[in-house]
Amino acid sequence: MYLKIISIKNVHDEQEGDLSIFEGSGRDLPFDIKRIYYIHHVPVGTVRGGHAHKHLTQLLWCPYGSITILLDDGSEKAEVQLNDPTKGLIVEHAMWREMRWEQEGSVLCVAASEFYDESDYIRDYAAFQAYVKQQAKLP
Ligand code: T46
Repeated sequence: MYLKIISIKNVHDEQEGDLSIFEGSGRDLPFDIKRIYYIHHVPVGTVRGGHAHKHLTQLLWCPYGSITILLDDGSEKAEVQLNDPTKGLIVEHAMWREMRWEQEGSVLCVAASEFYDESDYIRDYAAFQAYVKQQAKLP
């Protein structure tokens, strides 16, 4: 599976530390950001997610800690470790995802291409597989 991992620009200062930044509107991300959310205070070992999106594209990054992202496009599976504040993972639509918390205090940040819409979620794995098959048949 082709993984879209980006390097987030980082300004390092020996005395004052680091400042990391990315910009939307086609500069650093291939989409305009309509929503930002972050997931925190998650007990180690917890697996969240377990769904796909019909249209949403997102950038996931972990400013602190370590989180494993498990991706499944319906035919292939892959795992990505987010444990570097300057590394981001773009997760496209039609991708089943799970997120496993590996380290206490880990924070998952997400920049999303769309506003929140529960009807964009596919929360059942069999329905996801049927959706991927149906999309593959479309011209
Ligand atoms: C995703 C992964 C990486 C809202 O009300 N507004 C929002 O913008 C979001 C994202 C969630 N919610 C509500 C919906 C649920 O009642 O928050 C609750 C928890 O959401 P969910 O169980 O979908 O959370 P995760 O951690 O399983 O998944 C989230 C995103 O929902 C999802 O789009 O890709 O993070």
